[in-house]
Amino acid sequence: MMGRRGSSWCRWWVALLVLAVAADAVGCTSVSYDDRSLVIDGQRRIILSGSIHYPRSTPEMWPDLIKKAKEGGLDAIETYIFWNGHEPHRRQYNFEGNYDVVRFFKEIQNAGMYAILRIGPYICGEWNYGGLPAWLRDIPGMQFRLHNEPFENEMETFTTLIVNKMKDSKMFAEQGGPIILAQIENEYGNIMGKLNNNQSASEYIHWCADMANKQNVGVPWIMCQQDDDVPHNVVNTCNGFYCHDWFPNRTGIPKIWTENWTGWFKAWDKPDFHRSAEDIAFAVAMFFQKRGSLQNYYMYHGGTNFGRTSGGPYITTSYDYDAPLDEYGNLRQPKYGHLKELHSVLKSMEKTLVHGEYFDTNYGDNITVTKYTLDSSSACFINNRFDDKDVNVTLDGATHLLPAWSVSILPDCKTVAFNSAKIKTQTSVMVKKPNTAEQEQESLKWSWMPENLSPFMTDEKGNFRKNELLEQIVTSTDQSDYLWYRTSLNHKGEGSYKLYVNTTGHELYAFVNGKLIGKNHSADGDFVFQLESPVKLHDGKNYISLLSATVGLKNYGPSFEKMPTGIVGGPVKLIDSNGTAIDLSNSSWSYKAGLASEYRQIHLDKPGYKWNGNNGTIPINRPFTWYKATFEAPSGEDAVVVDLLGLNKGVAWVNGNNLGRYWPSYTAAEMAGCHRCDYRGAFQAEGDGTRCLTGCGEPSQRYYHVPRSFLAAGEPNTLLLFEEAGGDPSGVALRTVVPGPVCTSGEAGDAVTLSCGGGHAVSSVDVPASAWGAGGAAPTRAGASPRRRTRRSRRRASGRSRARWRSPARSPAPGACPACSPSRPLADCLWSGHVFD
Ligand SMILES: *[C@@H]1O[C@H](CO)[C@@H](O)[C@H](O)[C@H]1NC(C)=O
Ligand SMILES: *[C@@H]1O[C@H](CO)[C@@H](O)[C@H](O)[C@H]1NC(C)=O
Ligand SMILES: *[C@@H]1O[C@H](CO)[C@@H](O)[C@H](O)[C@H]1NC(C)=O
Ligand SMILES: *[C@@H]1O[C@H](CO)[C@@H](O)[C@H](O)[C@H]1NC(C)=O
Ligand SMILES: *[C@@H]1O[C@H](CO)[C@@H](O)[C@H](O)[C@H]1NC(C)=O
Ligand SMILES: *[C@@H]1O[C@H](CO)[C@@H](O)[C@H](O)[C@H]1NC(C)=O
Ligand SMILES: *[C@@H]1O[C@H](CO)[C@@H](O)[C@H](O)[C@H]1NC(C)=O
Ligand SMILES: *[C@@H]1O[C@H](CO)[C@@H](O)[C@H](O)[C@H]1NC(C)=O
Ligand SMILES: *[C@@H]1O[C@H](CO)[C@@H](O)[C@H](O)[C@H]1NC(C)=O
Ligand SMILES: CC(=O)N[C@H]1CO[C@H](CO)[C@@H](O)[C@@H]1O
Repeated sequence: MMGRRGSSWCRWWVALLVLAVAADAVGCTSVSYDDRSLVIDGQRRIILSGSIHYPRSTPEMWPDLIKKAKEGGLDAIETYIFWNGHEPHRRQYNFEGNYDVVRFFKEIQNAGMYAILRIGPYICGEWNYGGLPAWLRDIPGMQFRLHNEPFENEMETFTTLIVNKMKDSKMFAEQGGPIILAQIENEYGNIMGKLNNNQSASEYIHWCADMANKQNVGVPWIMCQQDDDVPHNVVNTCNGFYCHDWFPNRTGIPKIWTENWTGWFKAWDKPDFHRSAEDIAFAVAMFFQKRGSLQNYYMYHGGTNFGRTSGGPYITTSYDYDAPLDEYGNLRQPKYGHLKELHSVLKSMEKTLVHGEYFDTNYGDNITVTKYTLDSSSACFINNRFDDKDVNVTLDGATHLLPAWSVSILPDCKTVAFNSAKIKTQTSVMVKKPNTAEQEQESLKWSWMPENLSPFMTDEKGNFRKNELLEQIVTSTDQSDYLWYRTSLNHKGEGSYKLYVNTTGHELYAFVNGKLIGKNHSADGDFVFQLESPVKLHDGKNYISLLSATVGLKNYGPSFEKMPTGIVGGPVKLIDSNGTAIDLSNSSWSYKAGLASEYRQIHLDKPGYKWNGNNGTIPINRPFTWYKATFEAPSGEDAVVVDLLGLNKGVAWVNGNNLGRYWPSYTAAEMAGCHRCDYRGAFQAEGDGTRCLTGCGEPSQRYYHVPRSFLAAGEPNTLLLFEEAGGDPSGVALRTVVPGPVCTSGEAGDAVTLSCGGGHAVSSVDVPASAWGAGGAAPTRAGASPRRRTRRSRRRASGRSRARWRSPARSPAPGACPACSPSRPLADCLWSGHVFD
């Protein structure tokens, strides 16, 4: 980032905006639909919605996230329901903490918003196993997501449980609650296509619709990405980056977009995806231009995959998603503000959009004007779908310039109130700042403890034995990432071999006679790999102990549940120097799921555990090692993260709360999309079409969210690390996430405002000297009057709430705005500044 770090930090109070209450859920609300929109209490409505997944944040964060969503112009919050989080063991339920789903819906209701309940209960969502409990695999005859009694019984039992919970708390609209739509299944159309729409699949999806309708929830049921073979009793909806060219399966139902991907998820081997504010605004504006009426951002807040909840395989612990609210709940600017502006313009046209007559007029290829008229009022959209050509479009005698790949909205068909490619919102860059708790020392003081591996290095009985190498998910029921496979063999004299293991991953550690002799993990999304390591056997009995670890189970695709993990089938061989192999694949293998520390619950840090090294000496790069340190919570309200650079792979806990898996030694791939960024053209998350990637060649996740509610103020907090692969914790540090540089731009004459947000104040402003043309910038508030300097003009405006100018009537020299949105051609920037304090 360009710019200069200030000595102190932004401290500025944001005035809360009280927006008109869009969804006033008081009393009973009727929800139906027609071909134009949902009809709520007899009124056709435009609904703007955003996904926030309750287990990906904490109950303490929910009210703020929901409030920010509402202030961002949303009417509704959409969430999946997370079956394997709620029913971790069959008929043993969890509705506590961040799984307190009723509390989440009540927060939505308290905020005066609507809710969209997506039960699934298959949810994909980059969530472990797509949300389906692994114990389903224990039930005889079970076939996931096909017409069979074992699956349908379990699905109906869980769906009914959730519906009843919602009913008991009066959460459905007709009971006076916030829920206006409910979803059953999820993106099944994609799967059906791959099964050639076979009979079992078809019977299943119709069964789903009937089962859902039997629940009598009083609101419509939707199915997303179900475009063929749509049951008559559901509304089919679109998921995608763009849905303007999509229309529902039959007449009489409205055009609904359930997942508009605001960014993309991240895997351990991938850099960060960014979808520009310009492109997502373009997609949303086009959707409403083309008769859309309900649109949902997936995600509006992505959050964190705590514990073992990430799917994949290989989805990272962060589920930031480049969403309008970042992983920690901060506004991501300019995305948040730009969409907020769009929402307000769309809402101003609501009546005309849902009741008006419409006419699309093509102005040549790639340019369409849509006019909605109602009585004497009219509202217009103009789109320019060229990805390389700005165009002038003349409408009712006035000419409007449309940048490439943009939509202009004219609520009166005369004045452009919004153009998707012209960003007026500032760009804010959040930075990580050292822990400033008063007593806090520079570096943490660690003690350590070895993981007790010895039980499974010798003759201890496992859970059972089998003359076969088994699949891991079924064997461990996914109760742990870890599964031990152990066998022994008698050897005459000493011998040198190569141990060869073929495994489906995701990680493997090999021990011979108690000694770690090799490790390997899956690379680049190829979840079959081999481990080859030289070994020496001694005379007599030798033990081979293989530890296989998963890193998130698959969540998507036909028969995704059957993608194996672990050393299923092997082979496992000892190969001598002449190439002769001893095949151990059918030896007697003993099995045990989980590590000794998981049984002992070391992460709870109970008294009585023997921690070493209180004198400050700890081993580094030692695999299977526990580390412990205490720290004081950073003061203030800013989000807290722990920087785990130096560690290798493992799990972190704060005060017994699982922060998720860490793997900062995994470096994100270099991809072509790392080196170019232009908002223009269709966004893609895969293949050659990627762009605007960041973090290539860097640790794919270095910072891990520590929600404030995990911390105690004024007393020591405990950080525990289980380092599985061998790392160095000496650089580990707590940090806060605070506003750093902010930058803005505008057209000549625009009033330009810079602010920090989050209770931080503006203190100084840098403006490129070249931006001060004839007449200069006239400060209108906060007394910050930037003066011309050699290169940059700078001034302190300590304690002021915001800095505001009228921008000069002249463009700066090219390159004067390096801090503008990375997705914007620099020529579009008039000027930029930085605010620090
Ligand atoms: C449909 O496809 C699934 C998955 O391949 C298969 O298990 C099932 O037997 C098929 N059913 C029919 C009726 O063909
Ligand atoms: C909608 O679904 C029905 C029922 O499966 C199918 O027959 C029809 O072809 C579909 N229509 C469209 C427009 O996709
Ligand atoms: C419309 O725009 C797209 C994207 O720029 C371009 O590929 C296509 O050729 C254009 N169509 C025509 C007919 O020019
Ligand atoms: C649009 O019209 C303006 C004013 O006539 C002109 O200066 C500009 O070059 C035109 N732009 C394009 C892309 O045609
Ligand atoms: C390794 O295991 C995979 C999955 O079971 C199997 O498809 C593959 O054939 C095996 N490779 C070798 C070399 O045995
Ligand atoms: C790790 O696995 C990869 C892919 O199978 C293989 O190329 C590499 O040699 C393996 N490394 C070791 C140390 O076994
Ligand atoms: C390998 O083969 C050679 C020649 O046949 C033999 O002398 C030697 O003992 C063999 N080594 C092993 C480890 O079996
Ligand atoms: C292991 O057992 C399986 C199943 O009985 C058999 O197909 C396979 O050939 C055996 N492998 C070896 C190396 O004996
Ligand atoms: C610290 O304690 C460890 C044993 O826990 C000991 O091996 C080491 O020598 C001690 N180091 C110092 C500097 O006293
Ligand atoms: C409906 C839709 O747009 N689906 C797209 C979602 O995104 C994936 C990945 O980029 C595409 O492959 C789909 O076509």
